[in-house]
Amino acid sequence: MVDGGRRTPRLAPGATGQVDVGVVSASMEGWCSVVGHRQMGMVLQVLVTGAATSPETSHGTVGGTVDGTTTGHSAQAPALPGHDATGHLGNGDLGADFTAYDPELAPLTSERVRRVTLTVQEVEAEVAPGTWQRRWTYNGTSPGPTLHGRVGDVFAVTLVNRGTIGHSIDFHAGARAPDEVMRTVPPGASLTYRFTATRAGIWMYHCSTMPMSAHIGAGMAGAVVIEPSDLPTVDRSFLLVQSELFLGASTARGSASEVDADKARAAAPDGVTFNGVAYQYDSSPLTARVGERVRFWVLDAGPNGATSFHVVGAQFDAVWAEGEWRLRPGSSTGGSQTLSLGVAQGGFVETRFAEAGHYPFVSHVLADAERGAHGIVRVRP
Ligand SMILES: [Cu+2]
Repeated sequence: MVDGGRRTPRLAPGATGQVDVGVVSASMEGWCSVVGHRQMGMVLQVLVTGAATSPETSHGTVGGTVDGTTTGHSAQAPALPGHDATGHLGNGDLGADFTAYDPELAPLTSERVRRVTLTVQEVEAEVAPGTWQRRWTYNGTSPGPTLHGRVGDVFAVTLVNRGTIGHSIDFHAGARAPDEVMRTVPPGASLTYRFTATRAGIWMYHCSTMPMSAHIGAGMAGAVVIEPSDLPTVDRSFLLVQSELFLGASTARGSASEVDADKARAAAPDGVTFNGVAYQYDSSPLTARVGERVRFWVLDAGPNGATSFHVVGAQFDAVWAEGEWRLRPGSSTGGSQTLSLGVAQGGFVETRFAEAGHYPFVSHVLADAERGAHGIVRVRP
């Protein structure tokens, strides 16, 4: 694409295209319009000597598309895309047809070779109340499906790319040379990625095609839970993947934009979510009963921000993170108040709720809680 909007179609590997820019009378810029590629440097500049317009000026014009919302504005600043007039992420309630991402970790099954197909699909999804984005997903959801096994299990994963650009996958749960299994596959192609889970953890998987901040920010991440051999049974197991949202210019249903790669690269999220949707468990709470032992598996998928997982009104008496127990159940009178995780780290915490009530769970990085990393556990007698 070049200044003024003239462009080639998207090109397959090895293909060529032409853009007729006419007579060039002022400096201009051209760039790859695939999401994130301009940010990675696929830019060319045509500098015209003696021209009235400097490259900076023309670049400013091209970059000024956020100005499109100012029509009819009053003294008040225009609302950010996807935010209400007060600057709060979301507009109203989640849609009547919205279904929350299932927060329960499905029980372990018995097979030792786990065959999984992950199909890359681009789908429009509600990512905050009334706020939509065109997401890049594995199997249509973000986060992608949770893979669940034990040490020694073999995972045979087929990745099929039904998207419109190249994608890939990287499993932290396996140890493999990245060259072949983590390669980017073009639209229509597939690869098989086998790994053996040799160590317990809640491991991240994600697209590793550049720019990774945009691909992960667009939704291409998920969890692999490999249970430690000494994992006690509990009454309830939940799984929460924290991730960030980078909204484009349109958040309207039916015409939602893709990830904003500039915001992803600047680590400037519009929202932070548990399981892909800001505030979804405020309206669809997790549920438990007084006295039950409840485990929360948490993975921080980022792409950029750490988490400090906390349940308001509860104390954790068991903590396991990054492969080891920090606090074993029943082993001491010490307690834990948050599970701190850097990006791509995971673990779990356990508690018993003392009383019936509504217990908020948050990232205690409170700016993130206030932009969506917030939900409720409803505890019944
Ligand atoms: Cu990707």
